[in-house]
Amino acid sequence: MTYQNYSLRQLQQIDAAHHLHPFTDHKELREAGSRIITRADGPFIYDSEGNEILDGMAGLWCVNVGYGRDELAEAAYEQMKELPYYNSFFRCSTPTPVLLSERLARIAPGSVQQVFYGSSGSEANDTAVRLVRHYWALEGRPQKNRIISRNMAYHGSTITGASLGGMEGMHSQLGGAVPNIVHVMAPYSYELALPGESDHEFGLRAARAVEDAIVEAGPDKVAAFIGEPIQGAGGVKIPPASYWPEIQRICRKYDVLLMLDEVITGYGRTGEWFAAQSMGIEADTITTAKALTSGYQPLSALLVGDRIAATLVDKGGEFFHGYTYSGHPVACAVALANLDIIEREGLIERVREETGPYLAQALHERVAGHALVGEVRSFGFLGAIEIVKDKATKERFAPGGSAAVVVRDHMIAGGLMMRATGDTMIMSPPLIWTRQTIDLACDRIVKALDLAERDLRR
Ligand code: PXG
Repeated sequence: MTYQNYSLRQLQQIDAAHHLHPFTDHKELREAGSRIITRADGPFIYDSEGNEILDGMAGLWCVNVGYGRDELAEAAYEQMKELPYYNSFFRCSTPTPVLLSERLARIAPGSVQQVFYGSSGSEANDTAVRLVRHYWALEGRPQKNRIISRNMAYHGSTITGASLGGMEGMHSQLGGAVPNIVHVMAPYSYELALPGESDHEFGLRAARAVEDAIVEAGPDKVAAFIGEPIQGAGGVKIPPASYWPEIQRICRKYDVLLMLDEVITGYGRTGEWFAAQSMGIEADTITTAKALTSGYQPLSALLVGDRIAATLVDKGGEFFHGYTYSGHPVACAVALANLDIIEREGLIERVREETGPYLAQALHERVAGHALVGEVRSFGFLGAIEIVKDKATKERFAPGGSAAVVVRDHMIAGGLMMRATGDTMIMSPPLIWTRQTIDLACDRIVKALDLAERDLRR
């Protein structure tokens, strides 16, 4: 059975009849029909109508090596023939997660040397919360179980992920969040910096919000702070350079564990293997997924620091936690091949030294001056464009979030996939983009902004 036997219309009808989508208003989807992507190659995706779209989102922040990599398909095929599945429970193991763990320990920053596998970032964060709380219980301090997170954080969509996250909409549908998680301000200077406050000062103030939350609860009640080094789904919010070192200092001062969620930032996106390295900090846990396989297979790896691992091993007994697909042999084989590509092609160095700076320059020189643009910002291969009605006052179009949707629709129609989140356009391209690809993307961004401006100011 191949989908080619179906027309686009038929596929859309069947989709509407039977397929419930993530983060989707289904009534709207059913009226408009879904956009069906049928194939992809290099930096481009193609829809069922044959449109070629430059993928400025790397799928969903994951396809770091780009599409059409035969090597990854072959790694999966070979592994499936040899051993498609076996579990890692009951003192069993299979070769590929073993080798991947060693590889990850080698590239991970600091004393992060152990790996726990899942299939998604949400699962990995669930594991992280369980592990961190279990750690303090094993240390004889079970009351030290509060976790501090941030507004606008995205940590996944399971009940734990949504509870950790700072998305109000998600909380409103939870029917009760996981207890003992609190949220503080995000380091989002564009909207939250005070008049006259420097970036440096703002970063310190945003970090102090974490300290205040620790002091308010009492350090003996706080297990950990969790944060994305750069908030992704929340709008590519890049903290000032002063923020993360100060967070690290505060966590050490109060003996609070530092959990980094690098599901988006891991595996090269910031110009280092991990954003922890870009920010100059060390963490007790690092959540990773997505680009670990460049999205070719579902796989997450929670990287666990020696401090937690030592207690778990020495005092823990059995840790009652794990997933059928923890350490899936095929997914791990694909991850190993994916890391080979990233390393062999020097994609991380390229983003750090050449294409990341070029993207920043192109956004500043070609996009920042547009009348609809309040600010552009980027870090490595993460970028954002703030959409405003008035550059000087930062006034937004009403209702909130509507203008970015207009911009986004023009971008997609013009052959560039970017995401709109609130009033912010965000991008996360595959690391294979060249200067020419960045030029092409900027052509399409500017064109979409022009068309959107015409619509919005009508
Ligand atoms: N942490 C972070 C930082 C993420 O970005 C997750 C955890 C959860 O991963 P899974 O694999 O369970 O989805 C994510 C996922 C968006 C969008 O709209 C972002 C994500 C997922 C879906 C949509 O930008 N990030």
